[in-house]
Amino acid sequence: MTLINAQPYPYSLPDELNRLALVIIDMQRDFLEPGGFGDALGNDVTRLQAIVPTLKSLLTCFRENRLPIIHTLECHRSDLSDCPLAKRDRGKGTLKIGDAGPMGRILIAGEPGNAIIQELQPLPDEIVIQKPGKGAFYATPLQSILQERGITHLLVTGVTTEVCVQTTMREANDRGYECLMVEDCTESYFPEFKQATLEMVRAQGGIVGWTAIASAVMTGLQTARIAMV
Ligand code: C5J
Repeated sequence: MTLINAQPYPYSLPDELNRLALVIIDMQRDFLEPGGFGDALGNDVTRLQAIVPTLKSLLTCFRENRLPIIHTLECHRSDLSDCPLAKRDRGKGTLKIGDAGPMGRILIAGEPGNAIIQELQPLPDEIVIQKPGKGAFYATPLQSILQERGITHLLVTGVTTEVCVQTTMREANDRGYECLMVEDCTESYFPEFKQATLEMVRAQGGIVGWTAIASAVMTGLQTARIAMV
């Protein structure tokens, strides 16, 4: 069994490595670029861009090892039939979900702003989940996809740490997945919220799961690969 150096204690990789998936939450232009939803809510979106090189390295490592990769996008249908009024009205930003902005309609599937950023564009064989909620399991086929593929372990990354990333990790934890949040592959508009989330996840003996840095994850994957040869 290969262990990743993690908190609050080492994380065991599954014996069959393809039971481990990389989940990349909402690395979409709406949250990372000026003119999107994050910007409309008054956030400094440049903060989120710092994780892109490290996340790209982890993504490349998964691609080289032919391991499962899942991207998510927070988005709604163009008629907003999957967007509760309570969600649309929240935030009091300059633009609401569905309004026309500089990158097209805010958080609407298929609009330019809803695309995953250029550096992390999914390859054709990678799974892309469109999700109307903060959590990636709510109103999506994610659980059945994981079950079909026998995936039991998730590395959770993306933005924002305390909203969609944490919600997804909690949903996954309740469904029995062994989850690790990759510390330097997730970011928040609020550094103190990111720190608090990491601490909440790994508190009480890992009540929601584990956290580790990307280099520790990649070292663990390399060790597991060597052990299998
Ligand atoms: C937010 C997200 N923050 N992806 N979405 O509204 O975290």
